[in-house]
Amino acid sequence: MRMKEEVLRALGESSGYVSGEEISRAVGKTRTAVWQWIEELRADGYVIDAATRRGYRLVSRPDRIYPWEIARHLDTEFIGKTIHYHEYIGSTNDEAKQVARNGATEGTVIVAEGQVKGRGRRGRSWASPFGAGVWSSTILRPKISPYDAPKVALVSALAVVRAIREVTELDASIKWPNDVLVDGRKVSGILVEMDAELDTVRALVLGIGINANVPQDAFPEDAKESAISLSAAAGRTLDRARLLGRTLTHLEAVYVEWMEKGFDTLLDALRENTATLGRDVRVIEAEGEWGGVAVDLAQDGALVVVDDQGARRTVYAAEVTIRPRSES
Ligand code: BTX
Repeated sequence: MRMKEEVLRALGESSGYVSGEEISRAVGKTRTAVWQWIEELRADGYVIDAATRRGYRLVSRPDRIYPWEIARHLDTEFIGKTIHYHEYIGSTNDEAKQVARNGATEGTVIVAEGQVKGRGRRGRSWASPFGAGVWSSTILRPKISPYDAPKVALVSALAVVRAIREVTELDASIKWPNDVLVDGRKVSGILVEMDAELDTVRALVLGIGINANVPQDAFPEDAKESAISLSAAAGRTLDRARLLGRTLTHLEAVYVEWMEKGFDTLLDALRENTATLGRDVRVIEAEGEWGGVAVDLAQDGALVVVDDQGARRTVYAAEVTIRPRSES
């Protein structure tokens, strides 16, 4: 992997031809070895032109989220330093749980081009067509109590919002507690799962799905109205490796801020970016459904809702749908 990366870097740094000799000097291997690596890169989908006496030229990169492509956009200390890449997988969260149980270090990321059993919350499924989105899971090992684990979804949603704004300039916002919206429609979903004992978290698996370039007709029937892709909203195809690299970079920044300075320091940013606040909502809980206005985030990230009878209620875990604004 490292050699491939180095050959690619030597090629990518120049927009013109680079001689085999220059590459071989840069990577410290023979020209025959370089030629073999060029062939490997071609098999991965890189278009590399070769001309006698001039050398090689990188013409185009494939639309793949190879670890070394993500790494070009990473600015982190530990998240994404190890990335496991899969073409097809059942669910990156299931794989991450397994990898975490086998002792993977904090910050290990699993990515897949496509998931055949992508999961949402409460047994729902998540459409994850091949090559169209960012389907990833990150292993975290925070020193928190299991009670605090739901905060991870909110903190991650903030990272996704920031990455989307950076990469697309679209106005993304958090739908409490685990989705990200663009134009009022779901562009990203977050699924946090944990491996915990009563009082300690052994590992958290943070699944992030982002609809980067998913065609509208690839969404399931029940999500056709509610889902959207960044490509549809921005009017252009997105570089998925960049989107993921920037998401992981923002993720590490907010996570470190939380761990070092406390959750409180993120509250204002969370409030500013939460689309649910100030809106009429329906809260769907196991005990029943009720309506109200979402007015604030509590100190611990819970949603504060003033119900239709005027009572202030704190919501920790529920489905919360935003009611459409009235036309008047
Ligand atoms: P959720 O339960 O809030 O959302 C699931 C619901 O969203 C579905 O019932 C469907 O109506 C709708 N939906 C399905 N697919 C999509 C889609 N691609 N875009 C928008 N809406 C959709 C949200 O669950 C959490 C999803 C996490 C997904 C990531 S991907 C990487 C990781 N691996 C994995 O298996 N799950 C996570």
